[in-house]
Amino acid sequence: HRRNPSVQSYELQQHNILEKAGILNKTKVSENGKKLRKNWTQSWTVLHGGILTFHKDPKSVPAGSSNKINQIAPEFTVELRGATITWASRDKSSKKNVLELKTRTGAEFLMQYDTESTISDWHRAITETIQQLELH
Ligand code: I3S
Repeated sequence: HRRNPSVQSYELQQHNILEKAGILNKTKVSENGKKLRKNWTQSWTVLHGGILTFHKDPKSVPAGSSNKINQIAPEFTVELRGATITWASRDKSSKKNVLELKTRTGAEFLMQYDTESTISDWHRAITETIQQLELH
């Protein structure tokens, strides 16, 4: 039997619009100027139309949940217009390869992945998207 390999990640570029998705570790760290307790979880992360969406880890959804759609429900949606993305300084996390995303409205997220090329691709894609949004 041959099974379709599951999609690990993808990246597309059409008319300067970047679309990308893949698995990342993420946590929200602040909201409305208030520091939050970290809660690192894995997310299927989608960049599309200038919006970054972190989906819930299907493993965190109770088994037997009747609606399959719920299993990939968005957890956080981040408008990238006016956002900034930088490599997180050492004091932000003990993990390696951590990106810090700050939204225009002041929410802060950390995004992390052990494979450097994976996280570097996200850094580039998000940086390019933010720059594109500044032009329009
Ligand atoms: O920046 P912090 O508060 O040291 O972050 C760590 C904690 O959130 C820890 O959980 P507790 O809230 O139970 O202490 C997490 O397990 C760690 O992963 C957090 O730090 P890193 O360095 O992994 O981002």
